[in-house]
Amino acid sequence: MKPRIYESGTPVMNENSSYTPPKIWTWEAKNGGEFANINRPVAGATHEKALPVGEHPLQLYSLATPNGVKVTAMLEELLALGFDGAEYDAYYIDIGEGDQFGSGFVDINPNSKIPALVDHSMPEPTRVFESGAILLYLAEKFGALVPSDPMARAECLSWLFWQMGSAPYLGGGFGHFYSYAPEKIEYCIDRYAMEAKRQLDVLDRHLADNRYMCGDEYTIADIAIWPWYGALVLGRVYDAGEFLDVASYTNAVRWANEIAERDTVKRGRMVNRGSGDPAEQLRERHDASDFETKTQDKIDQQG
Ligand SMILES: N[C@@H](CCC(=O)N[C@@H](CS)C(=O)NCC(=O)O)C(=O)O
Repeated sequence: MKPRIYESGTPVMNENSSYTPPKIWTWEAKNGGEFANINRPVAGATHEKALPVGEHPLQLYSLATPNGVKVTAMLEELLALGFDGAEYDAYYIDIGEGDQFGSGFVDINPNSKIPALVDHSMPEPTRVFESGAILLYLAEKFGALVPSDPMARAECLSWLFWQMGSAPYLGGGFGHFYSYAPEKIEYCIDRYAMEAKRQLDVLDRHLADNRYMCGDEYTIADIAIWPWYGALVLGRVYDAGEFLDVASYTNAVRWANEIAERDTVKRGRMVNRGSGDPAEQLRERHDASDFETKTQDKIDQQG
């Protein structure tokens, strides 16, 4: 298919295109494709549902997608550093079932996406949504995992926000059209494979001279970037390792492997996980001991 050409904002169709956009877009609920059941063109709650609240200061409502793992890896890291105030309850939000559209969830994230956190240790329960905001909020609250020196901090925040701006091209762009779209469209896959590879090259060049994203210190920049780009270069997402030749980004692979070995990351990946090896799934986390006693294999054994 030849690319569509735009003139003054008006789509001009080429002769091979099978779709002519109407004057006004309307929503057809059955537009097919993965996630069609949860995609809507409007915001707000679809049903009344209060969120559970546990006993710890921090209440997390999430799922072990890359955006979810950022926060659980952060909380496990803070706990490992000895910050008891980072104790948390993690509740499972099934986005495939529309839990993100329950009234309680929408109250804490009007954008209806995981992860969302409520801090009950503040004078009023304080909501935080957007994974980058949650990482920065926690880093500032505990004075950890973000450099205090203004120059180092600038570098760290630059990479944190680089991730927040870049990942939608990887997930919503490349991942969507390569893995999830109901048809393989060469134009879209080319466009986003090019961008995904460019982003990997950005990382790879930077990591040639840096052990972590901000030098020798493991920070929220690594915690944000690893679940997306670390997982990508380790061939864990979209089954795209060969297609994108991820092994050629050797500095990024070295960095990703080193972080994958952290116990805090291994634990963070388990929390709110609902698929894969049952021994690696801790759907809800309320206590550090849950990693030993409440994984899905053990729950299944108990019948
Ligand atoms: N920019 C947001 C993105 C969050 C996001 O896209 N979450 C996805 C799962 S990874 C979600 O909840 N999707 C449900 C939906 O779109 O309805 C963040 O980083 O927190």
